[in-house]
Amino acid sequence: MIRRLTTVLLAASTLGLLAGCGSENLEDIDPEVGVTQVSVEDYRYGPRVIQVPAGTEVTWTWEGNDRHNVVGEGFRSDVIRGGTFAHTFTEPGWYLYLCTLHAGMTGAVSVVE
Ligand SMILES: [Cu+2]
Repeated sequence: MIRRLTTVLLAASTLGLLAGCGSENLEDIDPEVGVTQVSVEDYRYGPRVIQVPAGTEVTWTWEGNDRHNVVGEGFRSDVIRGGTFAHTFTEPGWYLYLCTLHAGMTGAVSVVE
């Protein structure tokens, strides 16, 4: 219970910082439409911003040498060095996410009807 609460608070605070960063708004970046595969590289996600229909499963594939994770509202991967992580987005909206190990390593999924 405590661990879960801590996780939620951490995600909320990191995403709050992300949303509050005035110099960089991921929602202003043109998304790659229909892309469901995102690479996790050293130290970026590619493509960084994608747009998918509701109900789509998005898969992140680790391709770098360092350890990374994918943490957003309602989804959180382990910190890993290789492998994949998948999440199905059922509700329309913007889902910002980040790697908790590396500042500035951020991405977003725009889910549309
Ligand atoms: Cu990272």
